[in-house]
Amino acid sequence: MSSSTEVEQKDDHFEELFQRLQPKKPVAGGLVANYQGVWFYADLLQATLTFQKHFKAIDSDIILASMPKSGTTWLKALTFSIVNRNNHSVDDSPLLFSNPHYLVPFLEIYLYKDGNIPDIDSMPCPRILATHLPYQFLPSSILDCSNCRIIYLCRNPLDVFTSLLQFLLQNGLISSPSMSIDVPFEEFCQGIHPYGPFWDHCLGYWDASLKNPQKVLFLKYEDLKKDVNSSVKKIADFLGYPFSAEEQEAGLVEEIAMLCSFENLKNLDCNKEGEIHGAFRVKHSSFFRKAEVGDWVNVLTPSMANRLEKLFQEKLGESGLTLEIKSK
Ligand code: PAP
Repeated sequence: MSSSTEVEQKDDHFEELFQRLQPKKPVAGGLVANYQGVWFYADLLQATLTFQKHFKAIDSDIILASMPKSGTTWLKALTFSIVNRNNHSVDDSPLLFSNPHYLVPFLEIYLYKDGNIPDIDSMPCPRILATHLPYQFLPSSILDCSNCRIIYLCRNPLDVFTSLLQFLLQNGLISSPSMSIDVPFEEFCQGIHPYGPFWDHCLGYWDASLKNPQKVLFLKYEDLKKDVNSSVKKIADFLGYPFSAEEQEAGLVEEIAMLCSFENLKNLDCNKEGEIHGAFRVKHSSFFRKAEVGDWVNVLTPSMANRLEKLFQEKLGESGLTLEIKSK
């Protein structure tokens, strides 16, 4: 991650602003408040405001966006490997020694945390950066910078909720494994969870990808699971790093997909051990759990699943966005 050059103090105005938003305490994590239609923890909102004020995009920037627990870690590993394939062979990849979240840092969770104004100009280009922020929260310099690219990864909400719940439990961020999931489930359905509501998040990027497909690539976790090699080529083409015929014949697409596979990354020491300090302290291992489509069947009751599926379909309306809910 880049070194920071300045720190912006959390001022009284921010505390006042947060209190005026009348924060609620959801079961999952700390206090969240609704700011311009989106739910934030105080620290993440402060970091978001600093990021919006100070970040200057450049044409070569690559922004990876997602709702938490949509497969961000996977997208980071794949994009990093595709873009840097001339700098590191697969056998020598930094991914073998470093959790993907250090190689592709989150803007509002790590880089602009606690009022930091990072020296991102010193980062090597192309800068690959990540965010969980909704599309409308991205600074105008990203939206207006014509060649900077955004890749959004979406996952079905039943698995996102399931993955989020297990992640919070694994990291001790919710109290007891035997606790009823009714309350967090209800909050998720109401959109009260960090960066929620879920549907507004997906639809913001979905609409942007339809309006400007050169700038925003919309991917689905379930599609990556079905055919990761095609997704690797799609990402490479979109970013302007297409695989040559020689690279394809040499099997480089498959090698990158293997390097970034769940089974490979999960078993590396750098992902089995250690913690990362973002909004919370979280175990590296907690980013690699099951990686299945349809694992929600082990957590949600059939009526919860029906309700969330219906709600999601209702919210998506005529948008044309569909997501696969069960593994086929
Ligand atoms: P984040 O938003 O906190 O960064 P994120 O990486 O988006 O988390 O989501 C983690 C999910 O992606 C986990 O899903 P699960 O809980 O249903 O198992 C995790 O297992 C899955 N995941 C992580 N790495 C990979 C990978 N290489 N391939 C497929 N899925 C992965």
